[in-house]
This record gives sequence, C-alpha cells and structure tokens, in this order.
Amino acid sequence: MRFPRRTLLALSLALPALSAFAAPLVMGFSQVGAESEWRTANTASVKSAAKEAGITLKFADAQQKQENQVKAIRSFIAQKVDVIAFSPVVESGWETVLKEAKAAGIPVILTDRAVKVTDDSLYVTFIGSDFVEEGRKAAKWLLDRVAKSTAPAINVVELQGTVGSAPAIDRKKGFEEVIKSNAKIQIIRSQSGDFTRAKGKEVMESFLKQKDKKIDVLYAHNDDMAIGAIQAIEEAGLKPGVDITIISIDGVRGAFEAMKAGKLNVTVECNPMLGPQLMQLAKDVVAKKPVEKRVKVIEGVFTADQAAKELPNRKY
Ligand code: GYE
Repeated sequence: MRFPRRTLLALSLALPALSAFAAPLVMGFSQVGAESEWRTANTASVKSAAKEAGITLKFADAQQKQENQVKAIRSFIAQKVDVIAFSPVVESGWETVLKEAKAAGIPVILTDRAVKVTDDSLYVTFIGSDFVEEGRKAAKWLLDRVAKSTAPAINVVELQGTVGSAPAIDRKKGFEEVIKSNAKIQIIRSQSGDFTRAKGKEVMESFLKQKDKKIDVLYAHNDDMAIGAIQAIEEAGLKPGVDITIISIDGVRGAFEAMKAGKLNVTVECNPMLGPQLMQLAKDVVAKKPVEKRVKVIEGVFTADQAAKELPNRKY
C-alpha cells in the first residue's frame, strides 16, 4: 500500500505523541526500606508523585539490604523498564549492576543517597540533600549554644546512621569539620544505630552505662534514633533536652513533637518529599532532555522554641 507523502509525514509527527499517550512511562524504584519516619514520608511522596505524573511505578522495598536492591535492579532490567531510580542503602559496591543497566540502555537516577563509583556516567543524575552541609548546620548550632559556656569540656556522643551509607558518612564529616574550631567539644563515643528508633535506644543505653565521662550532648544522624535515645535517657532517670542537649537531623513530625515537649533541642531539616522532582527528572531523562548531574534540596534548621508554631505547617 502506498501513502501520499503528506500523510506519512503527519503520521510520523503524531506517532511519538500518540505512543507516549498510549504507553505510560515505567519506572522501577528500589527503596532502602522503612527504617524511619523520613523514609515513610519519602515512599509516600514517590508513590503519589508517580500517580500524579501518570508514571507506572514498580516499587521494591529492600529492607535495608544492598543485595535486595541489586536483585530489584536486575529484575527491573529484565522487565525492560524505561527508567530505574533508587536510593542506595550504602555508597559502595554498585559498579557491576549499574554497568548492567547501562549495557541494557536503561537510564538510572539516584535519589536521596549517593554512590561511590569511578565512572559517573553509570547514572544520569542524582537528586538529594547535601548531607555534609546538614552535619555542618548541626555543629554550628552547637558552637553557638556553647559559645559562652565555662565548662572545661563538652562531651558529645554520636549515634551514626547505617554504616557505609552516604548520610552517615557525610553527616559525621560535616559535623567534625565544624566542631574542630572549639577544642572543648569532643566526640567521646560514636556508634551506629542504623537510623532506627530501636537501635538508637539500644546504643544510647550502652553509652549511658559507661560512667567514665559525663555526656553533655547527643548528636544523632536522624530524628528516629534521637527519639529512641530520648526513651533511654528518661529510663536512666535523666532529662532529655535538659541534662543532655540533643541535636538531630530530618525534621520529621516526631521531632517537632519532642521539641515541643522540651526533650529535643534542635533538628536540621532534610526534606524527603522528593517525588515530584524525581518524576519530572524521569520524564526529562527518558525524553533525552539535558538535566543537571546534581540536584540539591533546599533545607532549614528548626529549634525547640519554634516547634509549636511550625508543627502545623509540617508536611511530614
Ligand atoms: O535521614 C534517615 C533515613 O537517606 C536522608 O535515611 C536519608 C536518611 C534519613 O533513614 O532518617
């Protein structure tokens, strides 16, 4: 059958638009897990934004295990999804599976956490917070707080996030970088609480049992661990937020409630509502539009005296 040239031209122009309409973009998304309030809000944001954007989401929860994420990514490759997005639980060990995605011609977007790879063409873009900056903000707040203190030493215990994860590595780094300017501030103990309330409580209990040094400050890499630690501090007969100054990161509702109750002193915001920006990026990436290699999220710092006023405005 022969078609006039004009008909062919019209068809060729209309087809891409039509096919985009007929077949929604498919995204394979591998989530870290459900370890914290932050993560729950992040998952909800991703799911609702996908729906809103008309993107079919294949969602896999890795339960904080890298091997589960690798399996999920391989299954997305086998299913020939249009785009893979994932929040890598740890920074290293991704080269092989990312090479597989690249070889299959499937673009990868990193969301929330970064990876360490020698070849950064293995992913198209990374959208997430600046965790080093969050650590710096936490430490700057402490520096101001203790500026006039006459105490000979300020002993800090640190609850780290998941070992090997970008937020744990970077939040430690940023905090240490800034406290260096005040020799009185020392981290006397530091251990992972895996970003969960249960582990945060458990590790804080063990910190409190070691009586050699008085604990002045707790720096927790997320609110959930701080909330777990608050319980441990109360059970040990101390007043969280008063006997021990508590600094944490995320800015989830539970943290604002704890601040309102005077049990947490400050939280550095880390915005989990990445869904809408992620979906837009996915559309652009699949349409081969140029995107920034690094998309940052803008965030603030909230103190206990602002908690009551801010609480009704919080979205997570
Ligand atoms: O701070 C923590 C969560 O990667 C930014 O992961 C995220 C962190 C967040 O478990 O609560």
